[in-house]
This record gives sequence, structure tokens and C-alpha cells, in this order.
Amino acid sequence: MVISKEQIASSNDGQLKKHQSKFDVLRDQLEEKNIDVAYVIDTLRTFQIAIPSWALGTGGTRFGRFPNGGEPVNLEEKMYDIGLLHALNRSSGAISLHIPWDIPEDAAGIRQLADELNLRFDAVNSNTFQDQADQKYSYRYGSLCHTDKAVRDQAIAHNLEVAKYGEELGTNILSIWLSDGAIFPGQHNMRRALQRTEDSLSQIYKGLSEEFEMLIEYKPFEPAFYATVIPDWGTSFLLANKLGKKANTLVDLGHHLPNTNIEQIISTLLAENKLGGFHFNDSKYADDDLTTGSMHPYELFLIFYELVEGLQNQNRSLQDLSWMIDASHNIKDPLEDLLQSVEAIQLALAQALTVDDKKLSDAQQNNDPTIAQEVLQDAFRTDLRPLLAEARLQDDAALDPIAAYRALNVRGALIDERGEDSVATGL
Ligand code: PSV
Ligand code: MN
Repeated sequence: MVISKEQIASSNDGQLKKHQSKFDVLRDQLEEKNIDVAYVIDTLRTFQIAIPSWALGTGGTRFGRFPNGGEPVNLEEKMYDIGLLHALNRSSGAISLHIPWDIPEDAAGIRQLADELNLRFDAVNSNTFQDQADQKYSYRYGSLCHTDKAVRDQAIAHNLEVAKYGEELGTNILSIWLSDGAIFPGQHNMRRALQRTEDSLSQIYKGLSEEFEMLIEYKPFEPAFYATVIPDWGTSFLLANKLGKKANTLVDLGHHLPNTNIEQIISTLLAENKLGGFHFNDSKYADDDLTTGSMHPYELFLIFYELVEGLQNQNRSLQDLSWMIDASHNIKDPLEDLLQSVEAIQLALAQALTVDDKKLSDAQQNNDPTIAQEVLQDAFRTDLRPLLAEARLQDDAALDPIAAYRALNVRGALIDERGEDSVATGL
């Protein structure tokens, strides 16, 4: 299924008048505050968030899974699903693959389909946290950290193979998340496990061409419940620094212990020029992988403020980093969940772009936390949704993506096309 511009336009028709009056009020309000509305809209229109190929089906927990039907069963169908999202919001124009779940057998054909759907390929992800049927050695006791060199070599070769698939698709970003670690105290020597991991990563690093970027993702626990080898940003940063300029840290919002100040991590990584990418989701307790912005929208805004301010300070652009949603959709329709996540991310970006920087920095200079809070919360509490709708309208996307998705009965059409029982691969 594809959604045409005409279908979008007719779904917008009935809402245009209402949108225009809401947008006019907001624009006046923002211009009174000397905000360059056209610049904010342009930034929103340019900003694209990659959708992972493994997030298009219903997720689940170890207790069960409740699929919605019509799930994509191969890479092409997954790309069509992302094409639907992108037609609705024009902000999801990128796809991130996980190998071996989505090996592009016919890279030229896949690239052509991506062009047709206006998608580009973002980071490619390796998987050494599961065993595959045709695999010689098991990752039961780790991959890049394994005590046995043969297992490490197999995992190194896998990562280089993933990078090769990426190259064939026109991306030069390899994203690595390792589940390597110990479930029990004493299970492994933590120092040696880290040293072996560093050595394996440096072999992967050396095998990547100069243009490649390696993203190192950290996570405190799960599935290793005692000691994950790369548990935090400090360890990822340490490894990325040792490896060299092609290696950077990737921050997944769900990969922190409760109450960690993620925006401060971002500020430090940006200052050190070592922030490479982002995985968006939200959580109440741990790596809950909930819809972005569904739990902590204020935190998301503060994170974006650090990103926007930090990048501006270095004359860098948002496009220098990789942005991806990494969520699991337990009960919602995955496509609706992804539309909501993209909207929440764009909203946090817009809020960050409308902070009165001068006033905030004066308040900081004058040690005035009251005014600092007023400035931040003024941006956060201004309803910027009409601005997002306007950015979409200018891109021929839907004023209200969820409403259009439902009006077009997309899930029903996908069920008709693929069946009630089609289930996507992934997590
Ligand atoms: C791990 O929880 C993680 O966030 C990593 O990004 C993986 O690549 C992804 O989930 C799915 O495997
Ligand atoms: Mn992640």
C-alpha cells in the first residue's frame, strides 16, 4: 500500500481553516518573542528520524505478544510501512536495518525501492545478542568479550559483514550494541572482558573504511543482570576515545538507571565531540521501550535543548548525528505508535528551538534560577503543535497524521493485503 499526495490533500481539506487560524495566533505569539518562525519550520522539515526495520511489528514481553495483523514479513514490506509513515508526516524518511534480520539480498533493488519511497538508509545494526541457525559458535557467554578467540573472530567478522551491507545501501554508519556481560557475580573477570571487547572493537574499527562511523551503544543491564561489559556512557566514551575519531557514543534514552540526568550526559558528549547518535523511546522503570514522550516529555525537551544549544555552539547541524526510534509496541498499532513518537520528538525539537537563549544565558550569568526556569517552561508550555502541523502542510504531509491514518483505514488495508496472521521478524 502507498498513500498518494491526493489522499493526503483530501484528508487535510476539512481541517485547513481551523489549522490556519490556530497557526496565525501561534505565529504572532512567537514573533512577539522575536522567534524566527520560518527558521523553526525549516529545521522541522529537514529533521528526519530513522525507523528501525524491527519496530514495525508488535513487540511484546516474555509473557506474550498480541499482534494486530497485517505486519510486514520481509524487508520490502517493512520499507513500504515506513513509506506510509513518511507520506503521512514527511519526517520519517530513513530506515535502520538490523542484520541478519533484514539482509538486503538484492541491494540495487532495495536502493531503488528506497528512492521510490523517498527513504535513505541510516545506521546498520549488528546482532551478536542471539544465535542464528547457521552460526558455528554460540554467543551464550558473550561475543566480542568471549574468552574463546574463535567466538570473538566470528563476531568481528559479523560486524564487518554488516558494515559491508550498509555500504551496499549507501550508508556508512555501523551501530553496535552488545549484550555481553555476566549474569552472575564471578562469572567472568570484568577487567579482562572489557579488554577483550576493546581489542575486538579495534579490529572491527580497523576493518572499516575511513568514511565509516562506528556507534557504540551502552546499556546498564538486561540481558546481563550483573555486569554488562559496556554499561554506561563513560565506558562507551572511553572505548570510542581509545578507538579514534571514527568511533562515537550512541545514547539510547532507555539505557540508564532511574533518574540519571541524560541531558547532562549529552552536554558532556557534545562538548567532547563524541556524541554520534540517538535511540528514542520512553520509560517509567528501565528499558521499557515505550512511545517517545509518553512518560517524560519535559525531560525530552531538556535533552533537545542541550542538543540544539550544544550543536549550535559548535557550528554543527542536527544532520551530523543519527536519530532513530528504538521502541517496542506492546498493545498499540506499531505504525500509530511510531507516528506518535515522531510527533513527540519534533515537538521537543520545536520547543528547544523556541527557548529564549539570550534571556536564559543572562539568567545563568546572573545566577537567577527563577528566571531560568521561567524561560525554559515558557517554551515547554507553549502549545507548538500548530507549528508542526504547518511544517507538515508545507511538505504535503498530513495535518493530523493519526487522524489521516485512521481515516484511510491503513491497518485494515494492510490486513487485507497481508493477512491477519502475518507477523514481522524482530524483537
Ligand atoms: C538494546 O536494548 C537495543 O536498544 C539496541 O539498540 C538494539 O540494537 C535494539 O535494542 C534492538 O535489538
Ligand atoms: Mn537502542
